[in-house]
Amino acid sequence: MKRMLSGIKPTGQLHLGNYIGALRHFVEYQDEYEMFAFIANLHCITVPQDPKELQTNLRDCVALYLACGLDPAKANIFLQTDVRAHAQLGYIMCCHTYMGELNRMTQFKDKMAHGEKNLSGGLYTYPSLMAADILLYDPDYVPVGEDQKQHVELTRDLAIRFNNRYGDLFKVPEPLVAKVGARIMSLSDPSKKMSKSDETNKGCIYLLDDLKKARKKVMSAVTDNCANVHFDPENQPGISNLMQILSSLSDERPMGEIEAEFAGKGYGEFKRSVADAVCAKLEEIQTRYNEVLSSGEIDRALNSGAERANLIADEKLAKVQKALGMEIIR
Ligand code: ATP
Ligand code: LTN
Repeated sequence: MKRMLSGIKPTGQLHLGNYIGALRHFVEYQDEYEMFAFIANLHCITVPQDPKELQTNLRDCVALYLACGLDPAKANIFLQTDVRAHAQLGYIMCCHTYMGELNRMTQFKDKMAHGEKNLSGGLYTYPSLMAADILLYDPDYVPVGEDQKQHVELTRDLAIRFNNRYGDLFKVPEPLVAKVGARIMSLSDPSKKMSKSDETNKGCIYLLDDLKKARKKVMSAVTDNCANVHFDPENQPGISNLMQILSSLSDERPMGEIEAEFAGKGYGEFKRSVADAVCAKLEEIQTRYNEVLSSGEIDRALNSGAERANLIADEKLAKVQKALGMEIIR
């Protein structure tokens, strides 16, 4: 069975962009692949966190994995720090990543360009840790949103570098970026991606948002003056974003079909349909989330996920350390 691995960094609450760009694909693929879905809590602390809030977000993230349909009987769900090999291989990866490569990573560059102060060394080297997260498990594919593709490409370069230098150690993984929904944009500013760090809180729909609030965010989404439901991300970014949301939540309905349904109708009617689809999905997720929280499923899933992950990761780490000559053979 081919393998797939991905992680989410719950530095805040999970949102619709995370669901559409990543989480729904984990669920979709869990029958076909051996899936590893982890909570990237080492990545979380690359930016300052309130410990209490972080703890809540971590638990919520696992609950949402389950609520969105990940099944621990099929997928290995685990917490990154429950598998210590991540930090260990992360350090080894870091020692093999050139500063020039890290300087080119757009996520870090964007933060620098915004003039953010006191950025941490961990944030700078985080792509090396991400490479370790992936390479420990030899996955065939890594399903991610558009913003993470560059990091998976660096991971491929590192895998090839290790294989050339030390012999065949790692499978070279492929990023899997969906055609629709890989970059859901903010509802209040469709030139930016929907993000947990949305200051206005109007552009981001959280999976645990109250349904009325979520509906209001969709209804007040920024659009344009064209009065035409037409897929054209360049000239009609707001409408095209809403179309991507609707399509993703309705079995990837073709854009042409959505355009035909709303031809000659106003944006109000179109937005109502998008809001209906969003609220129906949120309601389904939230109902299951409430069940999961009180069921003990979270701890059981994390324990069995970590057990399987440790087995594979320890073996890989030992192989790498040996290939690098770091072990004293006893
Ligand atoms: P954020 O900017 O919200 O902090 P992130 O990309 O930095 O998000 P994660 O929450 O770890 O960090 O992202 C988890 C997954 O969700 C990744 O695969 C990422 O590519 C995807 N993702 C995040 N935001 C979006 C979005 N707006 N549209 C589509 N996919 C997204
Ligand atoms: N960097 C990712 C989260 C992440 C990840 C990974 C995704 C950490 N390790 C390994 C896929 C595979 C993010 O910030 N979204």
